[in-house]
Amino acid sequence: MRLDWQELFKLLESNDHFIVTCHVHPDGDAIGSLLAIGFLLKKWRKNFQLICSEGVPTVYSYLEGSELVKKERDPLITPQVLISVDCAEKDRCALASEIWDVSGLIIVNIDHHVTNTGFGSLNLINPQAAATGEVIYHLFSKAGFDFDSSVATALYTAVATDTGFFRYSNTSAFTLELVSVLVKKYGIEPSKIAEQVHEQKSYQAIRLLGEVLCTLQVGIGGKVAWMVLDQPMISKYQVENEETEGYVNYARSIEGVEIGILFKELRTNEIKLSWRSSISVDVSKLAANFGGGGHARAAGCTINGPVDQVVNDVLQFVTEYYRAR
Ligand SMILES: [Mn+2]
Repeated sequence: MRLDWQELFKLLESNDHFIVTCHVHPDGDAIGSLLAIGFLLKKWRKNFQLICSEGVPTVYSYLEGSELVKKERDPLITPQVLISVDCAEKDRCALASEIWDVSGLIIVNIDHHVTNTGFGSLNLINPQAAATGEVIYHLFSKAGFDFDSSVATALYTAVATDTGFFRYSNTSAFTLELVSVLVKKYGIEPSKIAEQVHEQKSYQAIRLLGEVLCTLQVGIGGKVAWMVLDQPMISKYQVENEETEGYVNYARSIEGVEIGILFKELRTNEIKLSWRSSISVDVSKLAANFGGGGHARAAGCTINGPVDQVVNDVLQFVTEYYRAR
């Protein structure tokens, strides 16, 4: 896919006030990409604000510049350009919706979700990229923009987290070449970043995992495994949202299982589903049936209703899906 980088650089030349945002419930790719674009704008000596309504999850606070990310934009500054990273649709951008009312706002949409709606005035979307960080790395290379180790750390984090540290099927030769450059040229230490992301869990998060694993069930001919994380468990352990992100992988990692689902009760009658799959199933399509989306191997959606009913309805739907295949 040809990406019109020239257009982006023209926008950088002709505007001064930028606002950058990512998707809600930010992950490593969202935050890493947000910070990388921040560095680009800093290099170009632009005025910019990095906005993520939920702030930076503690697990990514090791990234340099994460303290620059604000939860709300400064209403006194009128941005000319909004750059959205890693966000498939307008409604999932992590900033107050009044932004869309800013007149004349130019929207740059940088992403890799195959489901991206193309909501930008300029869309730089590469669904073949493993992460938005990979799209941005490509942008920097094209521009001959030589960055430093803090940007390299942000990009490495983006790519590593979206590929499950190079275990998922989106890991390509290009992904590995890219991280090889980050290691060779910028001195990134993969073991250090893996430790930051995976080995700083709280005692409470591991205890909670124990309870969630007790809810694990396998059905539909051993092809689907699911777990439930309900409100009583969440309030008992007081674990940060991001710390439960990886739980669903336990369901997916069982031999013979093609789909792993975690049902998480955000509040009464509001259930968030995390879907993970092996190469044979595209879960973004299943999640889309419930108004969600994502990638073929990792997707999400939110369904309203009591948790037991939602579990039943979803399993019913997945049973039908297998029957129709
Ligand atoms: Mn991503």
